[in-house]
Amino acid sequence: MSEAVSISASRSGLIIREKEPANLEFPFASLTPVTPTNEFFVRTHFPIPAISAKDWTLTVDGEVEQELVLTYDDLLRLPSVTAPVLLECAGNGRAQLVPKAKGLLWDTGAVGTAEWTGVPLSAVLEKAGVKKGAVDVILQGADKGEVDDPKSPGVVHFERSLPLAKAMRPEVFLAYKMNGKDLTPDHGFPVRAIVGGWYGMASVKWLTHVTVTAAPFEGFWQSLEYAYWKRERERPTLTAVTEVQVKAQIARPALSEAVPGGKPYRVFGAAWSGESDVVRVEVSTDGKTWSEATLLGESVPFAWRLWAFQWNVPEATGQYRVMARATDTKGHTQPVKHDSDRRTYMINFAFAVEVEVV
Ligand SMILES: Nc1nc2c(c(=O)[nH]1)N[C@H]1C(S)=C(S)[C@@H](COP(=O)(O)O)O[C@H]1N2
Ligand SMILES: [Mo]
Repeated sequence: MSEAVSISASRSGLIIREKEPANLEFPFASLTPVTPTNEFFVRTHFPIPAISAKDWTLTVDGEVEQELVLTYDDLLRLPSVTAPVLLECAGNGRAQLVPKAKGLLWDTGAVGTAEWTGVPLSAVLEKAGVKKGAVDVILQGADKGEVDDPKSPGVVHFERSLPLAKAMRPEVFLAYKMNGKDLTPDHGFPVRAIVGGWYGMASVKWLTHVTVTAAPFEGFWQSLEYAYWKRERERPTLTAVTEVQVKAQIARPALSEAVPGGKPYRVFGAAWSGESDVVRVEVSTDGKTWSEATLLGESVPFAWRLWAFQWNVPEATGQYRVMARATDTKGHTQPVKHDSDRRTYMINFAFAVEVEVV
């Protein structure tokens, strides 16, 4: 590993939320079925580590019969899968919270769907032979540092565990290509985890270690950060953020867009849900009634679904509030208000895009 990589000018299509470390947001109004790599949001906690494919290895250890050290070529020789998978940062939408939240103020663009190619994590775990009684699989990245608030126990790597059952699922894989090309340094070159259905923090970039444990893992990045208050019989416990919550977002009209009165307008967006599919998207333009939008294309598990709605814009000029809300196969619909137990994560309440009819 050599010195940290910096972000190039090819990132000019993204909104800078933080320069160093790089935190860049996708302008959601540019929504397309698959997000181009140079428009895909970037979320980093530490400087981007520079790793060459030739020096990279993946160590698989802990509760396994056979410890493995795989090279990049070893990984590329294993059977691969290619699939579109959505990544959404657990803090996406934080800018909508009132009062103003701490942390990176993502608007609606800390989300994207790319086509990833890689090796199912299950294949690697099966090769190593998971011992009986194993419960968690820790994914560790090469990047590290010290966090002030909340305070980390000294220098920590970015890492995150999955329960063994999730780790063995086909939507969890070790990706080395994004949209048909080698990963870029900011998206985890040479190899990252992709954990379909879960918020982005589980999709560990610059992956170097996979460790199987016999006891539940309680690392910093899932017990203090990326954790929410779960209440069971009155007692709140900080619990790791996992599954993506159902959500619809509007790409067009954009905030404050001037919409011509007395004509039809195509409201357009995307909707998704973690380990479930979107069955319905509804749109409201009057703050009272909801009408069903058209779901476009086919439903693809773990990817987003585009939708559109024809709004017959009234003649009367002035401010209008356009809202969208989604429902998934499990029957979950977006709430009207953010639940403060979720802290500043898992933000999926339906909010309005204010536009000007002219
Ligand atoms: N090693 C490492 N992996 C990481 C992170 C990180 O800071 N370091 N950030 C996580 C978070 S919070 C998110 S939302 C996703 C974002 O992936 P992207 O930058 O490719 O969009 O990466 C995850 N994986
Ligand atoms: Mo994130």
